Amino acid sequence: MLNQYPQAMTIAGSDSDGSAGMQADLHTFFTRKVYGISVMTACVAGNSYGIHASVSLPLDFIRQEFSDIAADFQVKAVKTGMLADSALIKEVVKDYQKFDFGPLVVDPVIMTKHGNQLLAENAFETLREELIPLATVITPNFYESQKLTGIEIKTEADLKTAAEQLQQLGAKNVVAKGPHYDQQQTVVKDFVLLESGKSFWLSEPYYPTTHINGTGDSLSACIAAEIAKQTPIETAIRIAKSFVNAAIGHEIAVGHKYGPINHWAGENL
Ligand code: PXL
Repeated sequence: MLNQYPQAMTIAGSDSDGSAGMQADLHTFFTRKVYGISVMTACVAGNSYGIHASVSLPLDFIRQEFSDIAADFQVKAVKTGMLADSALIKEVVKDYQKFDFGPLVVDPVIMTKHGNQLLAENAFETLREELIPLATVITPNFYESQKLTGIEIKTEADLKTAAEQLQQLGAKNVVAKGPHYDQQQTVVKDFVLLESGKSFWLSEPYYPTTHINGTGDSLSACIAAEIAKQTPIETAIRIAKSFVNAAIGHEIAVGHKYGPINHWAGENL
């Protein structure tokens, strides 16, 4: 009975305005009918205009969060979000390996939509060498793929090469998101490279809106939610893309600038 309800866990930072980070993950878990559990790593103070302060939580506190959850819950899938710096990534890697929380979805959060850096430059190496090899799925956005591989992505072929490099680092399945900065574009195309070697493009309409905060968090959280429900990986990725697309396409009037997406819109996919 204790395992009756699918449980997923986010290891992420709190975003005070509710649009991104842990809050977006928990909104996603809730609307996708998965019980959401959270290991908080950091907190940012901000709103839809930007982020104005950030603190990381003490490593021994994070360790305690992990062991308390492991002692009581049956987590079936995990995702990571903001991990702040190298020491924090190392702590999360150690704690994740200590327990059986199921497959790991890594959202390699580096920068917010407002341009605030959430991961220290000196942590990229730790992310590449210690966390990415544990990933069942990695979901880099266009900027993160370039930062993590060193490739300047100009063409679809470059995005494929970046995805291949990320898989060579040890991530089993890669969802490499395409660019969405051009107000003239009509579609957004993400490249998916699966563990089997199968690859395909996922294409959805482009919406010219600034209500896009939390899209990456929600995509990776939705993949984790689906894995917790035992959905196969490829289907989990396809559902997550449709979920986020619905959430962007049905804007809610909350926040003046980089406002939240609408999680309710993807509830019944
Ligand atoms: O969306 C990336 C992100 C992740 N985590 C936290 C954030 C943000 C963006 O604002 O605040 C805590």
